[in-house]
Amino acid sequence: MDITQLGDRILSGDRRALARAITLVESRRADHRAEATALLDRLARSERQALRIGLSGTPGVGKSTFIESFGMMLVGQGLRVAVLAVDPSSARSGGSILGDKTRMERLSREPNAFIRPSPSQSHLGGVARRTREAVALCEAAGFDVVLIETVGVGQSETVVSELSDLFLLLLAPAGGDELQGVKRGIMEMADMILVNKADGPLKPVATRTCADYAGALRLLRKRPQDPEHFPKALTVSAVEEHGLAEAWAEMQTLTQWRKAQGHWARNRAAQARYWFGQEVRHALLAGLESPQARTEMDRLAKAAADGDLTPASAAEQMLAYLKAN
Ligand SMILES: Nc1nc2c(ncn2[C@@H]2O[C@H](COP(=O)(O)OP(=O)(O)OP(=O)(O)O)[C@@H](O)[C@H]2O)c(=O)[nH]1
Ligand SMILES: [Mg+2]
Repeated sequence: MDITQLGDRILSGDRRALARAITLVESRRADHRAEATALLDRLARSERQALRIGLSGTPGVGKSTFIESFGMMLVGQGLRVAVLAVDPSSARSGGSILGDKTRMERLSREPNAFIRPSPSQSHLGGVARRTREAVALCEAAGFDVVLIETVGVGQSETVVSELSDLFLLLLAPAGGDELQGVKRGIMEMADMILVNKADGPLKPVATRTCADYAGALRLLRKRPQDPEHFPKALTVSAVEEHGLAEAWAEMQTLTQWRKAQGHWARNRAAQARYWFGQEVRHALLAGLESPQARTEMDRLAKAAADGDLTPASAAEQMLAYLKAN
């Protein structure tokens, strides 16, 4: 199938075409990359916008369960929902994919939902760049909400917040010590904190934890992209499906305010700038990975080690080589 046809099918909302296009953007083959770029250029003209929601949290906090319940609620409201995952740990080979499929069993059967497990690539930056493109494809396919799940391991939060309009932090009920376990930088990134598992015997602890986080959020520096009383901390139960409608209402309030104030558009522009920089950096580094470049690196490294060249002039020669090739 050619790119024009594939693009048209995506625009018509065809999920199989969408899945195929995501496979294309994830491919490492140079010819696939060229096709993917052409496809994305074409689809960028559609100007459809979804609400992109990034969701992060430690393993087992209930991200997948939340996405299933929350996604089902949205689908029930007539919205089309896509789910993508960024898995920063390539070591967890496929385990989480299987987990997600079983944990999102209901959602995966919905005709108005699309679930794509994380691509199996090693480098987080690489995975995230392609996830960003997968988000754009879902958007062109007319999905109203795109949920992006990532395991919180420090840098993955930054990456996911760069691809979302709203960044949610899912936390577990816990004692006061745990609160300090969440890094300040991550708290500052969050647009909303959801304390999950607010059910059964954990409910009182969840309520207390939520109040602690709400207090911690109030102590943070006020951000221009937040209206009065935001960011908020709320309790939810993904299993019992409590608090989901309230959380959704808050997300909508925040989104509408940001759109009206111009923050939404400014954020997307800043993200485009960020990903442009990432693409350039990545391409430059990729230039070092070719067999010829490696040989040249080895040769010049040896020259530096042997004292035949200073490290600086060896580096200059390497850069000259890269420019010429
Ligand atoms: N009591 C209770 N348990 C929950 C809730 N949400 C999730 N769980 C349980 O927590 C466990 C982990 O849930 P997942 O949804 O797989 O968590 P996750 O954050 O996606 O985990 P990873 O993808 O491995 O990082 C499962 O046994 C769920 O049943 C909840 O609201 N209440
Ligand atoms: Mg999960």
